[in-house]
Amino acid sequence: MPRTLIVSNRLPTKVLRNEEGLTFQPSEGGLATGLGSIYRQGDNLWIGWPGLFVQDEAEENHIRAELREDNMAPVFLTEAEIRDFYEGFSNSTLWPTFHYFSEFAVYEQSHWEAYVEVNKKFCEAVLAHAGPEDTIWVHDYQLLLLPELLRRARPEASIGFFLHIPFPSQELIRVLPWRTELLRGILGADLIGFHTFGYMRHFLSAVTHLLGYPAQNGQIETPNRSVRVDAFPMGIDYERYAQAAASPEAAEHQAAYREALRDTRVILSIDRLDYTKGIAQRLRAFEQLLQRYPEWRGQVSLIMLVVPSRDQVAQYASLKEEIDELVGRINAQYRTISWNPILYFYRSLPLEELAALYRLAEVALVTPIRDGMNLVAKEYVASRLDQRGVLILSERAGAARELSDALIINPTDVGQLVEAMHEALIMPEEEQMARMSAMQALVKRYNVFSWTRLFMNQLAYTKMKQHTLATEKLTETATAQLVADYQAAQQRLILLDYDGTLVPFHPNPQRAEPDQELRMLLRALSEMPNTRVVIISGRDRATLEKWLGHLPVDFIAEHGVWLRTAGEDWQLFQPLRSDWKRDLRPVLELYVARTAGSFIEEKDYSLVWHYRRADTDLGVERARELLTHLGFMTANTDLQVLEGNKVIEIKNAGINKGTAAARWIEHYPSDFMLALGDDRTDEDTFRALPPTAYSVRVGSGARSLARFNIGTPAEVRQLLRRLLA
Ligand code: GDG
Repeated sequence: MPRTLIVSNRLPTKVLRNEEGLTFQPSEGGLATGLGSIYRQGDNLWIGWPGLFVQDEAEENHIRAELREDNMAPVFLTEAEIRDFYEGFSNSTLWPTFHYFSEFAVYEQSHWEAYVEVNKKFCEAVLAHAGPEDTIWVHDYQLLLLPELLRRARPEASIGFFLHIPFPSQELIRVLPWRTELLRGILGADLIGFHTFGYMRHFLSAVTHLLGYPAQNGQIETPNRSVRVDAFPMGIDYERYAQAAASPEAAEHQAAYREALRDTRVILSIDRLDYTKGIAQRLRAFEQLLQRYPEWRGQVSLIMLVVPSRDQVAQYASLKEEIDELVGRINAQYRTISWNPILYFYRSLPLEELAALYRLAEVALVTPIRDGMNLVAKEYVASRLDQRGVLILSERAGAARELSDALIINPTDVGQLVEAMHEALIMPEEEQMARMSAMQALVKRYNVFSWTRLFMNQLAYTKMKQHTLATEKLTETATAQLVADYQAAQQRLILLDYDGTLVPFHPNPQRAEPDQELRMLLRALSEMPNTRVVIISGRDRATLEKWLGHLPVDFIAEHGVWLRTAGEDWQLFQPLRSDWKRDLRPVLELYVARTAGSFIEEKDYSLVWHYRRADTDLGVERARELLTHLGFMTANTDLQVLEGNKVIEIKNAGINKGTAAARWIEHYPSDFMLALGDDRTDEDTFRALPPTAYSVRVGSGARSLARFNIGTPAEVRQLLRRLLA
């Protein structure tokens, strides 16, 4: 039975060594809870580092055996590996870069080498357990190379990848010396998940700009596979937090805190120690609140919990000093005998105490400079049993995309933060409840279990889709069968696309005229007995006629608008209008003016914008813009906008190569059918064919409805020559 393997840097259990021996401490983290529903089932497994440097083989075996009981398998890392791979490349290169703190990023070749080695080590550990058809879900920035390493070893496996931190603009990725290796590493997955649509967009743009792979609607076409990219905002275990808040223990703690604080109102802040969390800015804002609104002095305290983290990395140590200093200074300045402005804790607390703090706080201040998602914001929402309380949330936390009922602020705008705190403290209860209940409904619904389910379902669907759209290479055996079927047939129909299929692309489309060899080949083919050859192209009829009109072949021109059987006149597929061109031509002209090298092609019933000769990046960018622009302009009309190979075409809806091809299929019943084409418009032809027909997609794009795949126009000609023999 296929299994599911979860892989992350850390296991959901931490192994500790003390005088009595080893202890196994389960982690409370949200990820562990969410994925518990997967890895604990049946033979499934979670693979990762158990958080301890082992001393000898006996200890390794002991740990391995204990963890096996709980469906976990350890990857043992050495101190040097943790230093260079984890504290080094992961936390001193990737973490700052991905959070837009490039100035903190270290570029150290030896760290990179350790990163590669450890990713390989994880790969071996996974391969020791993974069968060829297993599903493997890899997590986070420490393992960016793992999907590709796994793919090489297990080409058929379903591999998912989820990034828990932001994916930054490609400008930042560009700076990394190892950028292409990292992107290729991630692309080994079938499905790549991010918290937000914004991160996903950044990733797609990095891939198209730095690797040159085309991407559309969240689908990337690599030279040999297609990869799906999507946004899956991670949630929390809502009930767990709601229940913790409702527990007698939490109520007791809260009562004790309340007694100590008397009637001081509480603003709460909880983070791991990290420069991305905006802790210092938050302290300065609180100080300004006390300056600008003296009425809050003695009335409001900031409870600030900072969980120790990564203190081996230099920036974290200096951030700790900065926070200590700020807290000291503000407290010294404003403290009274009976009131402390800031209650600062540098440690981690058990869940019940955390829940008590969430219950206690009237305001939660979640103001990271950058944060992939931020679960604290959601946990606060889940803990507000009476639906009172105000969440102040940074616009640069992934959570802000969902929690739009929070007071959304720019974390570097201290003035705005001060106003938000003041507004939160005076917000009427009805408004608090309206906002909080809306957020609760959302956090409850999109919890960590639905997150897991959505990701796994999408992964399964992606894999299924890949199978249905996978084209088989037209091998020698398949070619021999095709030729044999052709020869045995009574009646044959051959549908041939022109550009990219019979001839390679030319930077100037008017220069792609047929050569002598092609003309002879088409003549010979169309003169074979009982054989109908149809040129099925997006080109205008005048060009086709000029280039190939003397041959006894049929034509479908302008993607199905004009039809001609050999020796007869051109006919319209159906009566059409072209007055819309008057409105849309100026739009295309605008894009020509803004995109050097692009130009317009006008056909009887369509307009085409070509950008093959424009700068690649600019062309892709403008094409996207133009698509949106045209989307608006053609909404509720009977026009359609098509994307081809470096072209955007506007034409009448309901007519395509497929609808036209269907006429030939109907009028000329054949027991051998062959269609060849290279782009999306040819997919309509493939769709129109019966399953027994031979459909062949030309080019390296892996996704097609065609049964077979062939490399280049030269190979197409070779195939056609075989039919003549
Ligand atoms: C990364 C991304 C993304 C904190 N103090 C205590 C404690 N916590 C718990 C919180 C929360 C978790 O730690 C922190 O999660 P965040 O999401 O806020 O941040 P990161 O650790 O940086 O996580 C982040 C996340 O991955 C998930 O994808 O949201 O953006 O950076 O659950 O409750 N828990 C206990 N005591 C504490 O003192 N028990």
